Amino acid sequence: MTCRRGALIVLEGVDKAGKTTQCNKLIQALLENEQPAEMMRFPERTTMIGQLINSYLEKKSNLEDHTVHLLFSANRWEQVPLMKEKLEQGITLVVDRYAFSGVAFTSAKPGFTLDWCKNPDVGLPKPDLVMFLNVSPSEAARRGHFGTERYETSVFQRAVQQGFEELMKDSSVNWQVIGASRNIEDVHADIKNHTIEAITTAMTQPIGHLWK
Ligand code: Z5A
Repeated sequence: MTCRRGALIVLEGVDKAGKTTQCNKLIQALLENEQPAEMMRFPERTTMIGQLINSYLEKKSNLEDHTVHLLFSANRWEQVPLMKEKLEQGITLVVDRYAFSGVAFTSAKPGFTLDWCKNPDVGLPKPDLVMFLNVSPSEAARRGHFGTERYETSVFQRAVQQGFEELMKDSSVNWQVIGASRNIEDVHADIKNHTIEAITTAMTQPIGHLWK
């Protein structure tokens, strides 16, 4: 490594929590502070695997539940060489959903344990910070109706929330819960402060391995 590495920052949360809005604002703020930063999102729908996932989410095709879980994981692993390269170049990555969404969504389906769901993602680059955007169901409802993609129902989203709550009990991951029912600027200010702290800490540490 020739320079201090960038930090891996992840934003998680249920539908309409404001993840994409906040990822964009965070990138803009970091760049204005002359901090190299780039955004990534999962699923990354542009790859061959991502196209299979996209077709499944848009209900244009059906995939067996274990199979689609493994595809979501493979879609992360295929980005790992690029992620490591960027981090080692000193670029901070701001990531819209990661392995935690993978586990929370699949474990909301009948017959799936948290442990089984975590396994394929064990060893991924470990985020230096995971911010869970916590929004009340009433506030999420005010932000608009559910879309037409798979999983966009309130019953399923409640089960997903429970999955996230289980994952947040794991103290090996640096979780921060962000009150995301507030206005966009207040949420952003919190996210920015936590991120600056994480960037400073990550600089002198090697990239970790998730759930290892
Ligand atoms: N999935 C999976 O099953 N397994 C996996 O491994 C992974 C994902 C990685 C696609 O994800 C689906 O894949 C997702 C999980 C599953 N299924 N669901 N549900 P996606 O990331 O592509 O989903 P999305 O539909 O693009 O994102 P989202 O969750 O619906 O939205 P968001 O990014 O959290 O919110 P937003 O787009 O920033 O904001 C939503 C609206 O609220 C928008 O009009 C904003 O202007 C408004 N907003 C945002 N913040 C505020 C505040 N603070 N106040 C008022 N209004 C606000």
